Amino acid sequence: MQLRVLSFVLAGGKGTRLYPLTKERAKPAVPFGGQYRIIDFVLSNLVNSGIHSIYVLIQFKSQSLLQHLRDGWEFSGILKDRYIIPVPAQMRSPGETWYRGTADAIFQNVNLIEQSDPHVVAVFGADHIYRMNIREMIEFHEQKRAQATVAAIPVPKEFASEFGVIEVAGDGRVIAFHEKNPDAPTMPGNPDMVLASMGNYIFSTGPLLKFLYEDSKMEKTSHDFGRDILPRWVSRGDVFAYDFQTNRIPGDPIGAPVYWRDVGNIDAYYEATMDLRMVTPALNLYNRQWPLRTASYDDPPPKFTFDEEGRRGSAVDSIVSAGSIFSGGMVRNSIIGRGVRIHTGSTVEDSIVFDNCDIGRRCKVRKAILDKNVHLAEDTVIGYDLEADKQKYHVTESGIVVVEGRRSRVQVSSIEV
Ligand code: ADQ
Repeated sequence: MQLRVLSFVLAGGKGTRLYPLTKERAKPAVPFGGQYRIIDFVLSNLVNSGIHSIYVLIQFKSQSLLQHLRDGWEFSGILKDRYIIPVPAQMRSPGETWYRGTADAIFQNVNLIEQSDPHVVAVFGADHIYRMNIREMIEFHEQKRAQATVAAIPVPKEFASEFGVIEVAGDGRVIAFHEKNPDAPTMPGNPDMVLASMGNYIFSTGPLLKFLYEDSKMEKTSHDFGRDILPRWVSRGDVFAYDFQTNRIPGDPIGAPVYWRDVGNIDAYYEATMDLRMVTPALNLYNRQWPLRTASYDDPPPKFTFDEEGRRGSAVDSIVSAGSIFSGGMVRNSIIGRGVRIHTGSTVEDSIVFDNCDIGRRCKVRKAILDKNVHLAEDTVIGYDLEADKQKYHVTESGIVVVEGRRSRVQVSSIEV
């Protein structure tokens, strides 16, 4: 059966807990894994699943996100069903506000659903690091004849207050939805875990429109899928939970475990990034049948050279992106972005270095995140004396030092006068 699918990617989150990485950019635009941005994961999942009709709903600090979408993702041309279009808030709600909750973000664009008349609408967050074959979730939705399907994964019960927690019957039908409730019930037979919503939904169009219009007229609502719409829908319609652990990516080894991380704060972001360094990474970026797509630039390959005293520039247990040059500097256990310079006598360990950073001679950097365009003067030391670091940088409780970036220089046209 041919199913028409329209998708919305919710890319408007502020990502407050990722500060200062979200000081100048929305969370979906935060770099990840050297050359990617967080939003690349959901967009790759959609495109690799054959879903090419995508509206990206943007809101706060969207410039960096827009630029990334333009550089890597905007496709247009003769095929009318292939588009990735950023959509700012339409101010269609009464009171002409920005998007209030996630449901309001869709409601303000309800015309896009009505004019394309899809069978199902996929609403996906843009905040997570994961690979998912969305086609399988849609197949599940159809098999169950569901009106709404919520992707779900077990998480330790301490995190119940950060997620929507789902209670299901044996056949996967959702019987209750508890949004961010620390006392939400644990999974049957597993008192340590709750079944969390991943914030990814498949909706049948008719019932979705009915619930959206109804919600738009209500007074006591925060216009949010997790808080308002799903709890109501569960008691009046057919809502199912899709078990993400059954999801299979074409080309992955049989039995490969699924991977999903909510990089809600700097520590979680750091750990998910570091997962990439492992010999057999839990997050497999090397499956050619499921490429992680991103913007491509004309950077030359990375280069490693000896310095004048014969010390070699090197990197081990690390990922190094294009355009970087290591001249006599040593990098270990780190993820290096594009166009980074590591000068002679420097060491960088257990760190994440964003694009265009320049690490001067004899610097020592440990367990740090250097945001874009950071230039470290010669002999700078970071990550060895956290009390000293706290005077200048942002330091997390677990001791990760985050150095704020500098704005990129923007080229403007020059004219002869
Ligand atoms: P939260 O993580 O709190 O809970 P929320 O802040 O609602 O998620 O953001 C969901 C997605 O929408 C994110 O991708 C965010 O960037 C985006 N977003 C938020 N507000 C937006 C707006 N007004 N306009 C456009 N985009 C917006 C949700 C669910 C939980 C679930 C978790 C999983 O409510 O039930 O468990 O996601 O992380």
